[in-house]
Amino acid sequence: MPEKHSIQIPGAPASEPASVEEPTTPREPLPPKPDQRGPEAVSPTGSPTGAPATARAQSGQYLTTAQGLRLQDTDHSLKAGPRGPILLQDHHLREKITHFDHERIPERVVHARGAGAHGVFRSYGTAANITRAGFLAKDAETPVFVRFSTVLGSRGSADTVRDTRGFSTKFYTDEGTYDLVGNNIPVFFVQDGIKFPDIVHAAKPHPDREIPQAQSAHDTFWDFVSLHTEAQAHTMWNMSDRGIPRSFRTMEGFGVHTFRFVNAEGATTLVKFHWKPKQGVHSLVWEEAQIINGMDPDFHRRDLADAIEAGAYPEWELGVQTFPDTEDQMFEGIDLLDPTKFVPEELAPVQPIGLMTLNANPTNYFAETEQVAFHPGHLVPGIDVTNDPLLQVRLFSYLDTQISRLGGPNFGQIPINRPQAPVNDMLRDGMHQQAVHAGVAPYHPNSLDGGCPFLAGQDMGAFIDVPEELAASIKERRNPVSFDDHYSQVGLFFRSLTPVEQDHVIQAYTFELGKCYETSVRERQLAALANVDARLCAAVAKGLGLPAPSPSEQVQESKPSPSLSQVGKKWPVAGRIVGILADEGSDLVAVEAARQALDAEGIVPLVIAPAGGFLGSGNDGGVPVQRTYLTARSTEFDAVLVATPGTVAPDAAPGLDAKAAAPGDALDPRAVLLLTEAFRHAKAIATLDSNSAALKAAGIPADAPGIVSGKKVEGVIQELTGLLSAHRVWERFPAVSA
Ligand code: HDD
Repeated sequence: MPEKHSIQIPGAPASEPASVEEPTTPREPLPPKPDQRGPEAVSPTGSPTGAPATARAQSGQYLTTAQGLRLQDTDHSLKAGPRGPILLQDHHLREKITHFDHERIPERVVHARGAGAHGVFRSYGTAANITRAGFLAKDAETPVFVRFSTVLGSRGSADTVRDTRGFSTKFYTDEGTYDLVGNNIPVFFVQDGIKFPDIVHAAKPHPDREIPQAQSAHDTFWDFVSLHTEAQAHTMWNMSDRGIPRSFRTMEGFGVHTFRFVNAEGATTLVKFHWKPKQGVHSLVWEEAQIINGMDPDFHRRDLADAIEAGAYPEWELGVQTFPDTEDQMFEGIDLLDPTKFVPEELAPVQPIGLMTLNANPTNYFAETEQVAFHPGHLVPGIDVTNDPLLQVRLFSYLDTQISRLGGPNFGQIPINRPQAPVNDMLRDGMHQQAVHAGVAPYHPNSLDGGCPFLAGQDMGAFIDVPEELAASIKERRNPVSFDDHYSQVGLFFRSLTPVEQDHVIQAYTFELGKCYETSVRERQLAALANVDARLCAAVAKGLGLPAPSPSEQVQESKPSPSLSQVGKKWPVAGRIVGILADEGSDLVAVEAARQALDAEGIVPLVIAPAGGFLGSGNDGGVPVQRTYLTARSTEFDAVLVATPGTVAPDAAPGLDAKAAAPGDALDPRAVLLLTEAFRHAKAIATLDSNSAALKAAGIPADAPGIVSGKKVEGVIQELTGLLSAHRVWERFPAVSA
């Protein structure tokens, strides 16, 4: 027993001396989880102290301070007696609280909300004749880390807002790290990086009330884009279904700018990068997106992590459009240096050059997804930049932002940012330096360190800037004249979509402008739309109750590019989710057969029942229930199989007086909501009962498009799978009366 201490207050009645509590009894430590591992090497140049690779975090079984001192108590601060003040001496308390106080780093000024994953890139070698990049050689395999993001929202904002998505890939190549920092939209808001702060200030919440969060549906955004009309191209893509992807897994990615490939002979080719998802390009519908924002703000993040954990690894093919590196850098009348323009795939097909598979979730969100630092200037030999004025400014901005976001110039030493190629730089010291550099001569040339490190030549893998002849020109603040066309490709995009997709665009503009308070802003955006497409402008104007203005510029009719549409193609169904509505009255043998048939297709079946647990024989033998009426919402499912006979026992739905809410034999109202939403969002619905009471209760006509029914499970699942491969039952969407 430790000795008892007491302090007698003068004049106070003598009392039993207060006892100092026993220190917390150390508990037997739990063994570390198998995936609990520390970061690897301490320094990019190896650990000079010879400490083991896991020396920095989570090694050993005991709780320690940051200095490795084992702790006996982390539950009580050190006090002058149990009721006394806390002592400044408590070094453990101060270390713990100080660290906690600084646990958050500034969030990214844009793309603050993101989700990451590890993977591997396997090169086909098809680009080896036009680039000497080692990771694009035949059969080269390169580890990658990808971060997907929204642009506008804060770190805690919802996933399914209408916004552009970031698609950044870090290739840890043998020749240094290469970053492809792209978006899911191939054009950008502005042509010159000097305008980036303007568009971001306009799109972020209003400075007075700090609303709205993660939305472009507000006055300052539409004020700016209607005044600065080069932004019309990007906003059109945002208003299309591309602005609300179904999943990160079903997004295309684009490098946006034109880059320059350089081959072993020094010959150059201009290229645009494309990521093509093997899963297809799919989107949500707007109502779904809005419901999900409330029901599951982490929808995209969860979807990515779940898919990877389930082994349904998302895959993208990397492809390039190639263009001759001509003096004018134009292709079919399109200025390749203008980042608000894209090149239709019908004019320059995307040629596949490799496959990326995301196969591991991050171990720690902060250490990896948050601290990862991308930079379009992280290049490798064989890939160089062009004079696109947006890209040129990015080359400055990303390095600069990481310095304040990650607390100094040594962010490259953070494990997720560490190159997997040997590093021997002459950068020294600075905040958060983790390497112990040896030598006395971090300068070049030197003799005192034997001239080390040496300079490499091209034959030793050095990066050589492409020598580019610059036309004698005047120093001025001006864009080329070819950047002046702000409308023709916007109309081209709209007219390339199918009618149902065009309706979505009309609805999106009408929604967004309908949220603006200022009529002058709406009118100005309508004036911009008049230059894009008369029908689009008239439909949006009608929805807003405003007159449709006449165009101020001649509307350019250009050949549509069908490849821009997401409708009409068939895609693999693996990884899609089918909800099975079932209860104790269901034919559970059929339900089990359906589960197995879906599983065989790689589809994830989730049984939705009035209550959790199992349907059928007790707790271990029945059909497992994954969602209940309380936890399920239609938005989680790509299709629904109705296996309930259409009634629900009144006591089977906890939290709801089902009898009161659904008088008679009607289906539980939450199941009705699920079915009506699935129907309205044009999802395939199947039933094992051609006279389904459940469908009737939901008011769904059995002969509507995309309703499958039959007695044979196999046939029903086959038909359902066929519908699923088209993503939605497109013909079910009602045309918007414009
Ligand atoms: Fe940017 C982040 C994509 C133009 C300045 N950008 C950022 C991210 C993506 C993009 C995906 C998130 C990276 C991550 O996950 O960590 N940005 C783009 C694309 C652009 C673009 C595709 C045009 C084609 N960006 C752009 C310009 C500027 C910036 C013109 C500045 C002039 N971007 C930044 C930034 C960010 C950033 C402020 C914020 C956090 C970060 O860099 O690391 O530097």
